[in-house]
Amino acid sequence: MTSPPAPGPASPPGSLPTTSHWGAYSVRPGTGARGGPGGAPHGDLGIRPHPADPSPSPLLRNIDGALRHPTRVRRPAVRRGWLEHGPGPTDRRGREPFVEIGWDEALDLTAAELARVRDEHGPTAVFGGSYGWASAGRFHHAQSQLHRFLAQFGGYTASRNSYSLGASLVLLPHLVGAAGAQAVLRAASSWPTLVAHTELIVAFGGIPAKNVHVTPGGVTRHRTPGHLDALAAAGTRVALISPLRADLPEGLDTDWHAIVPATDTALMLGLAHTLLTENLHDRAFLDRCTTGFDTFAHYLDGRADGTPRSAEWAAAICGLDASRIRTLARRMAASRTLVTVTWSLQRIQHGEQPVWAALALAAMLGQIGLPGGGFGHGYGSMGDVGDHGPQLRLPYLPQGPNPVGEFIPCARIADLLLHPGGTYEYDGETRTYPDIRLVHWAGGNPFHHHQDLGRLRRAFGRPDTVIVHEPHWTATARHADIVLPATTTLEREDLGGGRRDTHLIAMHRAVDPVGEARDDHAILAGLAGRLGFGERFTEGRTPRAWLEHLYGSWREELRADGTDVPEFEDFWTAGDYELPSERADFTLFEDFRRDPVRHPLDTPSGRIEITSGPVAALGLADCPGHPVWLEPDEWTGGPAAGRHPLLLIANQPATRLHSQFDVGALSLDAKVAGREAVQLHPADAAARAIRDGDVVRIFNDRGAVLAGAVLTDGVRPGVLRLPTGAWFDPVPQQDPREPPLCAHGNPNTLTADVPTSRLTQGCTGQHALVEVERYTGDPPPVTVRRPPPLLDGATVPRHRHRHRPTVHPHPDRPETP
Ligand SMILES: Nc1nc2c(c(=O)[nH]1)N[C@H]1C(S)=C(S)[C@@H](COP(=O)(O)OP(=O)(O)OC[C@H]3O[C@@H](n4cnc5c(=O)[nH]c(N)nc54)[C@H](O)[C@@H]3O)O[C@H]1N2
Ligand SMILES: Nc1nc2c(c(=O)[nH]1)N[C@H]1C(S)=C(S)[C@@H](COP(=O)(O)OP(=O)(O)OC[C@H]3O[C@@H](n4cnc5c(=O)[nH]c(N)nc54)[C@H](O)[C@@H]3O)O[C@H]1N2
Ligand SMILES: [Mo]
Repeated sequence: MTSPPAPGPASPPGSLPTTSHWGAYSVRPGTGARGGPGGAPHGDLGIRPHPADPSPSPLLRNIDGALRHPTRVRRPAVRRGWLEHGPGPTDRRGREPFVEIGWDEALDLTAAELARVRDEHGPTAVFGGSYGWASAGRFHHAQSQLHRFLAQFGGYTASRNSYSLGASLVLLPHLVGAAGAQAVLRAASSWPTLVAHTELIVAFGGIPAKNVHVTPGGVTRHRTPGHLDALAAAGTRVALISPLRADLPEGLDTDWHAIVPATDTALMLGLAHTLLTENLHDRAFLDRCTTGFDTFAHYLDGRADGTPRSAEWAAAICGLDASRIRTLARRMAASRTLVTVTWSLQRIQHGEQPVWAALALAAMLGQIGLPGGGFGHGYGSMGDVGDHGPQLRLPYLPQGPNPVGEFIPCARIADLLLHPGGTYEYDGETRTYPDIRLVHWAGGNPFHHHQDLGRLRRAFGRPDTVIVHEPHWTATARHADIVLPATTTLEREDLGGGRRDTHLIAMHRAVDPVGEARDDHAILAGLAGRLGFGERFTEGRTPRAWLEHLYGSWREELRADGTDVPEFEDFWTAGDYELPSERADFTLFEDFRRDPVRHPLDTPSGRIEITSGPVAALGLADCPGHPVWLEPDEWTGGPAAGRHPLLLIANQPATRLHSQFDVGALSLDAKVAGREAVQLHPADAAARAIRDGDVVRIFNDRGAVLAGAVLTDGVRPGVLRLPTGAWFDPVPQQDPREPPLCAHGNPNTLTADVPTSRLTQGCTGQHALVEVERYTGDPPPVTVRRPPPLLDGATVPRHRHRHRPTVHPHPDRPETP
């Protein structure tokens, strides 16, 4: 057995270790009480990054002020109309006060309603997809807890894939096989290999440094910033293809190609056309390792339909110079070149095309499977893409099988609720939406992540009941019937670590639960007890006993492989355990390239499918059998031709993770005029008499938002950048069908709820067509940084809920915290 690494000082004396999606850190145990309204810039938690972290995340600044912010949900709360009139479809969700009640009554009501829906409509009528990131921690992972609970309850309609990678997760297996897709998503080459070998990176969407602080589950050593420095030191050249200059850190040898958003596929086709017509493509590689190149080539050179996709053709669409396109193509052929595409590029309508076209382009260069060359997807999208750290299975909570087989692709949530019995296509199947009567969400914020929030509000009006577990009064909590206050990581114990983390972190409990908040596990144990399966859900373990159990079985597995992991007690006292580092290399495409017959891909041809027979056979106009340029449906001959001539980019925020801790100090400091900041080009601002710092109204037919203007020539003219994550704050309206006005600047008020394509049904939130104007007059205030109106439970009459489900007589209730 290899000997265990010495336990490191995970936290300074007097402080306790924990971790987050944006890094491990330590806190001084205490109350964290000084983080008051508005988020104190320096709270009293004494937050310090893990000593092994070379590049801690600025997002750590959000924690202090948010922990005890007034928007924490302090007691269970029920929408007044639901309490008075009982369950049923309504347009009152998100528009009524809440009534605070005790835990016993809240759990009784919730369990009875779950049982009613299951008994009257079957478990399929319960939507438990519960998409979302929640918090770090392997045991208290909210979605895992909820799925385990609902599986034992009788099942639930689930959701599949992610908002992150909706198109790619379905498309890539068709092109490179299932294992190939995994290899692509892990990385073409590790960062050190790029530093050593790559001469030119053609970065579609850039390598946005703001994103690499985040890795789901945690990251103890942020190494990507160091890798980016190393690329700069090595003199690696980068062609930044993005409407935003900030998508590549300063210091790298950069050519900025400020492309018209959503036109990357046209540029890729133009580059491919140059390679083809100048005979710079690698015919031998294409013959050996790909299938369907000739069909694609006929589309490129115009033999297919009379339109050559030349550099001039591409230039007219993507707003770049034809001669620069040709020069770039020649440089790509003459260098060790990585073609990489951020995940954002597939988060738009027809998002399959830039991924497929980039793969085809890389195949034409013939460098797939060579160190530092080929096709990358997601460098700069997530902290662990390109990481060469250990890849060990981490401890996890078993969820058990879901007895209901029904699911939706996750971004079809509003369609699901609005169109029971409606049909849709997905990966070659025609599927039917079930009739959902109850929505149960824990650990996600659909009023953050979904598109067209006015439509989502209508969709949330359809079910009988919406149950949400939340630490904060997010817009989703405000659109629920029953809100159950959940703890955050600092209020409970857990085991933490990300997919390619270097450490497993002992997440100690540092503060008491805020208000009456309970762990999701305790909430669900309380419900399970009332529904007669409490013992099965908890297996008789306390949370600490679960941690010991999960750690123990994980330790046994590692020991069986020859790694001597410390005992739980020693790990817990040390505060972390440094995982044995095995340098995993990315060999799937290397092996394939060396011998595609002995190491075929798991595709019909065994090779890379530049044209896919199965995809072509589906006959989908929005995703044909090879990469094509397709204009977004909303465009009428380019983005600027219609009534909403500006293209809004709704990308990930630099100042928080999604909507999490929007009331934290870093997030609040970046607001302008108290609202989310929108970046726009000085020329677009001048044409509309907008000055820096003005409140502006950004609008289209779906809705409007108020934001604070920031003028910068770091965005392409015609482009606005409004990141996601400002808590949705709809101004009250007479008519609930009117398009919403968000006073705070949530871009999903403006985005369209359309799928990537009928093949993949992914999220398309990254772009929206809009117009902007200076807001004159008194702007409505931001109200979402206060809790909603809360009434005292003693003053509100209760509806007599008539359903009497069969529940066991002595529920095993959890202890009141
Ligand atoms: N317009 C547009 N929209 C997008 C995107 C885009 O590019 N543009 N990107 C999309 C992407 S990639 C993603 S991944 C999604 C992200 O969407 P989400 O993952 O839904 O966003 P989060 O804000 O992380 O939501 C997590 C919620 O869980 C809560 N939470 C935290 N810890 C706990 C806990 O222990 N228990 C419970 N019960 N709750 C907890 C938090 O308070 C928060 O409200 O957004 C998508 N939406
Ligand atoms: N700080 C922070 N980091 C995060 C997250 C967060 O919320 N905050 N979220 C995490 C999650 S869940 C995910 S899935 C990843 C997402 O990773 P991505 O989806 O890659 O991230 P985004 O920031 O949405 O987009 C990256 C860049 O693409 C550029 N872009 C947008 N549209 C176009 C286009 O049409 N053409 C070109 N060439 N470029 C375009 C934008 O300028 C944008 O900055 O980020 C992760 N990292
Ligand atoms: Mo994501």
